[in-house]
Amino acid sequence: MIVSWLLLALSFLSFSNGSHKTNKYEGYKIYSVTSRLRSVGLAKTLSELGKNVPYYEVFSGFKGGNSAKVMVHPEEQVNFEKLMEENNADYDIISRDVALTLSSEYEANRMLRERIPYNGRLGTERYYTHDEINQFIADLAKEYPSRVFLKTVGKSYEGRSLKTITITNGDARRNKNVFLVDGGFHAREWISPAAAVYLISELVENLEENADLLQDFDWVILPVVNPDGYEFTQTSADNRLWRKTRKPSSANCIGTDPNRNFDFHWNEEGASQDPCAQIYAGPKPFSEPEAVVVGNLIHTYADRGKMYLTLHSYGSLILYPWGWTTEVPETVDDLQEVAEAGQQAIIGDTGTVYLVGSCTETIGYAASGASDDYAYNAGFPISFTMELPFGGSGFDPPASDIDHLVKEAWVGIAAMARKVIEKYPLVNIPSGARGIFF
Ligand code: 0X9
Ligand code: ZN
Repeated sequence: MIVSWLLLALSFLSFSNGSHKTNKYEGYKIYSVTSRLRSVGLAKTLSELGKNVPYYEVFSGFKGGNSAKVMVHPEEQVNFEKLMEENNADYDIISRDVALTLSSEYEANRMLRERIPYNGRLGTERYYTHDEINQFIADLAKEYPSRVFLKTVGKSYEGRSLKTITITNGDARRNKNVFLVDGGFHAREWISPAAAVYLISELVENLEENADLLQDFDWVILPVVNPDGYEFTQTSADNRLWRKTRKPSSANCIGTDPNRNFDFHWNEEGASQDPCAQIYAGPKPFSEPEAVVVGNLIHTYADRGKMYLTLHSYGSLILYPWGWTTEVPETVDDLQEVAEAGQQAIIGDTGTVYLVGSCTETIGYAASGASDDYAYNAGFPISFTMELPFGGSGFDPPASDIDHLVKEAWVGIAAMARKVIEKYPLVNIPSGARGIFF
C-alpha cells in the first residue's frame, strides 16, 4: 500500500515537473556545422535554408570563422544531414532535443529567481526581469541623486517603460561628450541586458577606479530596448528563443526584428519582408516604437556622442559599420583601432578572443537597417555591435557563466572607452555650463 502511494506521489511529482516541459521544440536538434573548405556556397545554402520557417533556424552562420549553428525540425533532420554530407560539411549535434534543453533551463532559472530575490542590487548570479532592471536603476538614482539620472524615453508596444540611466561623476558640468550604450534588442540574447546591468553597476558603484571614464564623458544606457520580447522569453520554455518585438505584424505572425527596422538602407540585403521571418524589417522604417526610441536617442546625442555601443549575442565579435554593404567607411582605421583596444584588453583579461571587423565581412552576411549603421551615419564616429560569446546551446549561457562573461565584456568596453577618450577629447565646454542636463 505504502509503495503504491509512493509511486502515485512520484508520478504526480514528475507530472508537475513535466508541466514546464515545452512541446514546441520537441525533437528539434541544434547542429554545429563546420566546413573544411569554408565554402561561401555552404554559407549561402544555410542562409537559404534559414528562410524555410519553421523547419530551420540559422542561429549563426560562419560568423568570424566560427562553426554555424542551425536548429532543425525533426522532419527535416535526415535531409539536413544528407545535405551537409553532400557539401562536405562536418557537424556535431549540440542539442539532441531542444525542448528538453529549454525546459530544464527554464526550471533552473525559476529556482534561482526564487532563491535570490531582488534586494536592491543586481549581482551576476542570475538573469533579471525588465521590472527588476528598471527597479535597480531607479534605486541607483535615489541613492546617487547627484550622479545618476533616469529618464523615461518611450514605451514598448505592450506599454512597458523604456528608461535610460545617465551616469555622471557628479561634477554637474554640462555638455560633456557621451557614450551611448544599449542592450536587449533581441529578446533571447539574455546576456546582453546582463552586461548592460554590470556596466551600470561598475560605473555607478566603482567611481574611484573609473574616474577617467566619467571625467569628460557621460554615459547614457538603455539596458533593455525590447522589453516585450525579453519578458516573453521568460514566460515559458516554449518562448525562450523569441527574437523579435511583440507587435502583431500579420494575421498569424508577431513581431519585427528591431535591428532591421532603422531608417538607413531599410529592407535591403539581409532583411525580409516576410512577417514570419526572424529578420522581418517591419512594414516600414521605424514602424516599431522600440526602434523609434533608440533612433531618437541617437539623434539626441549625435553631437556629443563619441561611441554608440549595442550589446548582442552571440559570436564573440566587435563589429563596426557597414552592415548593409561589404564596403567599409573611410574612417575604418579609427574603428579598427578602438575595437582592437577592446579585443586586446579581453584577451589580456581572460584569453577570450573577440574577433574584430566590419559587420558584413566578419559575420559573412549583410544585415541592413540596423542601429549601428544608423548611429554611425548620424554622426557617432565610433559605432559597434558587440556580440557576447556563445553559451549553453547558443543564446542561453547558464547563470553560472554570467559573471565571467559580463566581467570580460566590461573590461573590453572600458578599454574601448579609454581609447575613444584619447582619440576624441572633449573640446570647448564653456566654464559656466553647469547643472543637470539630459
Ligand atoms: O543580425 C543582427 O542583428 C546582429 N546579430 S544577432 O545575432 N545578435 O542578431 C548583427 C548586427 C550587425 N550589424 C549590422 N549588420 N549592421
Ligand atoms: Zn542580436
